Amino acid sequence: MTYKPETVLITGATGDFGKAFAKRFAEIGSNLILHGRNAEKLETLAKSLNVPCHICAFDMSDKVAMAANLDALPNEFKNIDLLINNAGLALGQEAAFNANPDDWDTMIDINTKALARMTNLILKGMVERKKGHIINIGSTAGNYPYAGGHVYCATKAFVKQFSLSLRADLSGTNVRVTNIEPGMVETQFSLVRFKGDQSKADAVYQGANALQAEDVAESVFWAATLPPHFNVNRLEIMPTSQSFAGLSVYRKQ
Ligand code: 8X3
Repeated sequence: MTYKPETVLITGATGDFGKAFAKRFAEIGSNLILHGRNAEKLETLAKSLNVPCHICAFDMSDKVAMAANLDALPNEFKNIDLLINNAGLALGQEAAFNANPDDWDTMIDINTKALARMTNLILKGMVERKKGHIINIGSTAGNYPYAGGHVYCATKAFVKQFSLSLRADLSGTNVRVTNIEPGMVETQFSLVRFKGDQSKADAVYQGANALQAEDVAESVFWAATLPPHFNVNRLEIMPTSQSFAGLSVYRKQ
């Protein structure tokens, strides 16, 4: 480790990824701003970490609450030098023509619009201080389409291209941007996607020896603690068991 982020803001901190990130950065004594929707869960997480924590409970799609919470940060948490844009979700895996358009709206709102707005609000201070790092949690879904992925895949492609474009704007500012692109990770992700259907969620990970949230945390931690002259643009990670199936061809019966 050659760089220690002093103040880390983690969105979606009470999810499996978020908790693993919080734990990893607490191990090196970073101050943590923990975002989530549920204040009680945030309090429990904060109490389990041996570092100064500030909690922010708001819905990512509520832009007024987002701005108000960031405005109200205590002085000792204001100079954020690492933002981990982790809040995000997949909803449903039906074919596009059977999908629920409200699920599409939610994925677009949280995975893209809220992520972009949060980035915008934090970036100015980083540029002024000439110090900072935005780490976006993308996905292999942003690189490879799959059946039923439609809007989820598209939101993660947005996150990838947004990350790369930010790099262009941030030229000369010393601010880093990284898109971490995990494949299959065994978390609550599938339970959320399948709206509480545990057997469908379990089937996703069955026998796959999937990555764990701690593996993703290690990748985020690596990118975030590299010396300031070293920017990881994109980092795609998968379980060894996951690979590529090629293009499909529909043939006339
Ligand atoms: C999660 C990876 O393949 O389930 O972002 O879409 S995948």
